[in-house]
Amino acid sequence: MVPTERLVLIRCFCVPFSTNVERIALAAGYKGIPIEWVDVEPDDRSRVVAASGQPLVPVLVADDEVVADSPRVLLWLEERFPEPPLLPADRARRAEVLGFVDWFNRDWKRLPNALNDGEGDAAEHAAEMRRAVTVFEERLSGQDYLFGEFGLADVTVFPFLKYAALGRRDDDTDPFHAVLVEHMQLAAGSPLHAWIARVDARPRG
Ligand SMILES: N[C@@H](CCC(=O)N[C@@H](CS)C(=O)NCC(=O)O)C(=O)O
Repeated sequence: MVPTERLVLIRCFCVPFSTNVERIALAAGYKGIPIEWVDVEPDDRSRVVAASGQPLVPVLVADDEVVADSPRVLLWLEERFPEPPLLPADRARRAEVLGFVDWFNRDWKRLPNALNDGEGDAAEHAAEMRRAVTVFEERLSGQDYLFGEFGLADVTVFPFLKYAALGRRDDDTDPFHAVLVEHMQLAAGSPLHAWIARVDARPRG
């Protein structure tokens, strides 16, 4: 429960089917943080630009604070609302989680982005995406979540990996999501099936 004195109005700009916005919704649902979602037209980002100086969502606005970029928004939520935690208390373990999400955001995301944008060697990017599936599967050996307890790694990765098992809704026409479906084919016995179902069952804020 969030203590009432901590409750300021928190708004978050969003667009439909946004992977990076779903990260925030999962974190807010887990922590019980009420968020007022502000839908913006995918083709008209003027309100987002006016608030944050850049066009991408999510952008979080709380009192006079404006935070853009989902990894930064997640850490902002963790700092302001530490319970329940998204990061382990143990500092070494915490560094491992932060290193993993950094790899995902800097290196892994570059692969589907490049495939979607038609940049670089498509065959090599596709092969790297297939190899990366094994990294996530190995992390789920003998545990329910990527680092044991549900946390930052799960909320960071799930909105992208979910396409491997759940596919794309009929009304989701984002070609980036089609890339995710195409390049992360899972074997029937992959532990990612159960992990995706487990995380998908969690509340969204
Ligand atoms: N690094 C940013 C990326 C944000 C981002 O790419 N957001 C997408 C929605 S998931 C967006 O606003 N795309 C609009 C566009 O590319 O025009 C984050 O993690 O928040």
